[in-house]
Amino acid sequence: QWHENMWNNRNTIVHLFEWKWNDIADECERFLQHKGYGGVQVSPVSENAIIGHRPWWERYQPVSYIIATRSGNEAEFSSMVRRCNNVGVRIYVDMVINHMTGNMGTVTGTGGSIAYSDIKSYPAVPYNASHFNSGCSIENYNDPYQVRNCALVGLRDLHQGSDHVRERIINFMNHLIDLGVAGFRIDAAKHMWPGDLQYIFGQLKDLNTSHGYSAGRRPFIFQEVIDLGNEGVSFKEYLHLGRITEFKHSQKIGEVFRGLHQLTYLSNWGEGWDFMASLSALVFVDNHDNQRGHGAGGDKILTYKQSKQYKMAVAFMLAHPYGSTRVMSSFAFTDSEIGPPQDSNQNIISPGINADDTCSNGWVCEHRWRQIYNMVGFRNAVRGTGLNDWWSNGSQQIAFCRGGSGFVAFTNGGTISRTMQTCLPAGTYCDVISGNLINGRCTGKTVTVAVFGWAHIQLADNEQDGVLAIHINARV
Ligand code: ARE
Ligand code: CA
Repeated sequence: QWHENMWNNRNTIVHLFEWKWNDIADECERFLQHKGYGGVQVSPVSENAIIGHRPWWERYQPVSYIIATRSGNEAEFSSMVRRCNNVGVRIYVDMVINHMTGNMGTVTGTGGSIAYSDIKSYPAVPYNASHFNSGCSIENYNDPYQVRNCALVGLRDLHQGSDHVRERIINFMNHLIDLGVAGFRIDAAKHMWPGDLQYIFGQLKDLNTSHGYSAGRRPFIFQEVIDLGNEGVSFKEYLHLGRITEFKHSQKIGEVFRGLHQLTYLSNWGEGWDFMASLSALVFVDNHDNQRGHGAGGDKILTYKQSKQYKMAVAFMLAHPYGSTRVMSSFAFTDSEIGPPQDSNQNIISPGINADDTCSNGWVCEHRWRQIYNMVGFRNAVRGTGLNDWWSNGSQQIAFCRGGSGFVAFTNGGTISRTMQTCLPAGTYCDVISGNLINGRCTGKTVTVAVFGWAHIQLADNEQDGVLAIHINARV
């Protein structure tokens, strides 16, 4: 439950937020496999309430467990999982099992099912009022009973202690496992009792070997538990169940690269910053909530809108050994409620792909930014190594090696121009931040490493990116 079930030479989940299943399948084949991405977190697959102006958050209001959303139907989902697995890219499903819809009378779902939210009746599951907790709402996050047994922002709160509710959830998750998924994000895990989750996870099947998993593999579980350290529910209650989203990582990395802390303090990044143990953590710079002011982390979260600082933060996350990593991939927004790009029939518009690999039609596609996908490649190249040869100028400049496989330098102030230990074998390397290695030629800066790993590193204050990265798989 802690292992991502990725191919050995892969790492990093990309959250293709609100993408359609057919587009994800294409993206696995045409892009993700080639850049070394290990998997995709997809938006919730279960039928959700249709809400007037189609905000993104309607997908967090299930009406049934039928696979029918604006991302596609079950046949399309199933085909996507097969196509992605064939090219070594895993699929992780966002599971909304804490609740159903808000209270808004009769509701129509994206698959055509009808629910009666006022009387807590969801016939297409089916659930009735006896399967829900009473009508209280969460007001005090210091009270663990409220957090688990009352409604989160008015959403009809399921009683996971009920045999029927457990069975419905288990059947749904096992069906997804049959279809070939590699694991699950557990939405609002903090709002469910660890004992109930333990029961549910314990009833899940091993992964489907016909999708290339070896026998006996357990689904990867990462639980959305927001714990910044001062509430009634602690992440520690969930450690035995799988990985956990480390929101402190998101908050602190934003503060650091916005310049509120000096890079030199990153020398003990990870547990030294009071984060949970590396093997428990799922880390990210921003997520679909906190990039738009929902969820937790506050106004220091970095997003695609602060592109230089954002790329530095993502590069640092991917260069550093701490945690299991997730990259965010967004649609552009100014309004924090607005949903993905849609046509006049409210169908989601597919991302267009430009000649330079970036996206159009309102999609940001951070995962297609060279500085980001090349650091996914960096992380693959340095797998199995630790962090060594840490250097800092005592303030806003740092550099370090990953074993003898990779070297990275950052400046958040001032120019770096000095001879440094890169730990790499002698040779010429392509800086994968400023360019790509194409047919043996580097389109960006190159670094010449002399014997014993020494090289002159040049990274000017005014460069487009405040990072330089070289690794053994990008030798000119
Ligand atoms: C929407 C409307 C509400 C309305 C409700 C019911 O916005 O006004 O009352 O519908 O009709 C997302 C959106 C919500 C949206 C919901 C359902 O963010 O705005 O409500 O979908 O459509 C807490 C939870 C955490 C949760 C965050 C957002 O602990 O689990 O709030 N995150 C997940 C998802 C969200 C999703 C849901 C859960 C619900 O990632 O995308 O909500 O499925 C402190 C606490 C945190 C708390 C945080 C914010 O930091 O420590 O625990 O997070 O404050 O309250
Ligand atoms: Ca609950």
